[in-house]
Amino acid sequence: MELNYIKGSREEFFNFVDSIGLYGKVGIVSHIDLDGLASAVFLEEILKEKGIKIDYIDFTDIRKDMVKEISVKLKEKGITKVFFCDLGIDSIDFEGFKELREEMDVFLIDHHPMNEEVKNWNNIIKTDSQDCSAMTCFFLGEGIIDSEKWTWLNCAAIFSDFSYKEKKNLEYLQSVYPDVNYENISSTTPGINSRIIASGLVYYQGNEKYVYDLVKERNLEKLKEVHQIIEDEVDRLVNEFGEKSKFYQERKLYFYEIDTKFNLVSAITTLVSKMKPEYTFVFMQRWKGILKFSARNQSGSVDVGALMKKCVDGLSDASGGGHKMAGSSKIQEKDKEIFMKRLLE
Ligand SMILES: [Mn+2]
Repeated sequence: MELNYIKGSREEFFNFVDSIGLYGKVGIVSHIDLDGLASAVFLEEILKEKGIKIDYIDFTDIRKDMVKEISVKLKEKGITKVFFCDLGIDSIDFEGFKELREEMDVFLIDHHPMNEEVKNWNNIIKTDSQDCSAMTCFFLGEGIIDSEKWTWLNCAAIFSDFSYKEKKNLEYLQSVYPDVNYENISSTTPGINSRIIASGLVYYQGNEKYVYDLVKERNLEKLKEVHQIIEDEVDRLVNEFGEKSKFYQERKLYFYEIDTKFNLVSAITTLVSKMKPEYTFVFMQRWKGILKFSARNQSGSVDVGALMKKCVDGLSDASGGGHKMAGSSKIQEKDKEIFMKRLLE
């Protein structure tokens, strides 16, 4: 498939891969969601076919100092070449990214909004927000990755990142699963596979490598067991939305604080927001001493990535941003009032 590269190219990617050589020590750092996990699977497949061994693999949440934190581990392991996937590190941790690029060879594959401050765009692939990173990695590996073995995972990732909202991507899904359409997609094979893996990532949070290994073995049976537990919790939280949410008429905005021991704010926001595409949904969860927010506007009438960025501007130990239709942020409890005031302005 033709991908729309905003920055970088297939050629640049393979030049980087070919530069690894015999003595390069290679790391992959990817996002903890399904898109990130699938990106890492495809990248590893490409490198394996090229005879390159992966020395380090890690998954991270999007947070302010993510590159700074991971670079410590990368240096400890003696990594000399590292791939980052599905992580907008150029925007979220500009300083950490810049420093790391001075110390080792970094290649970034991403589809989050670009940071215009970046001057050196070498070894960076940026695609449209609509084209998830897994898709990019999969099609970079066209002719290299065994498509019979991995197309299902690419399709699941396209579902999980809303990439099917782009006509060409929906058509691609339909070329694999002819019965899929815009309305029934969550209950079709790519939708179900995506939800099973997403449940696994929620249940085993902090141990994403375990889920990654199961997916690499294409063993979803183990994940189906925890999927039921997560689905029940999701049902409960979705059912409580009506009663526990607050609606702000003039902003066409729903606010809902969810209370659960699983990290589910993103999943619940996605599910509920599909019911009313024209509205904005900002959901909150207390998680490990901080406040996590997820924002959706399925019609794109409000840019919720920009909204999250605006709400956290200048707050200490806070981060926020994302795509037009899906964004997130994290703040300290003490800043809740400021955050809410900005949100409703
Ligand atoms: Mn993504």
